[in-house]
Amino acid sequence: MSSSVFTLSDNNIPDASEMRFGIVCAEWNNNITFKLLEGALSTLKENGVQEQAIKVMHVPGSFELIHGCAELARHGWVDAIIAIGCVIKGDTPHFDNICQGVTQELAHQNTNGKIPVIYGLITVNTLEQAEERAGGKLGNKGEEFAITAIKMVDFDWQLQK
Ligand code: RBF
Repeated sequence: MSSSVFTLSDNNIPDASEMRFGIVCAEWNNNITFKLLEGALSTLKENGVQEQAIKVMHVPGSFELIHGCAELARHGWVDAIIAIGCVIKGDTPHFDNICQGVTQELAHQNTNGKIPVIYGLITVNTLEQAEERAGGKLGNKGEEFAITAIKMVDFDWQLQK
């Protein structure tokens, strides 16, 4: 079990003032996903990202993150995309199907696409576990997704130099 709020190093965050981000956020479990979105947005802005350099798009459920991210990447305007969703285990195999499908496809987009797609899918057994990660005792994972996105854009830009 995670014991710290931040599992990422939050120092040495690159300057993000010239970066552009897309966020695709699922509406299912939006009591969780909208908090993750808020965490990601405030962290991007705290690190210098301009309000007009962030494009937020909503999709119905986590499964639609696949199409949403692919199309946003194709659009060509953003340097990285953060995919935000929350899948809570139920009594049917849907949980495994959605988690597997989204994970595989976002991984595929990371290897085949031109820009990083940050995996912001929270997969949990209970609503309580989701709440702990969306501003609760384990922090807000949206902040980590944002820092990861900034670091990955910087990674790409360093290679272009
Ligand atoms: N979407 C989520 O983002 N999180 C969920 O926990 C979730 N659970 C679902 C459970 C069932 C039984 C079904 C049918 C859909 C669920 N979805 C969930 C929605 C899914 O991601 C997608 O929007 C729909 O399957 C339509 O493609």
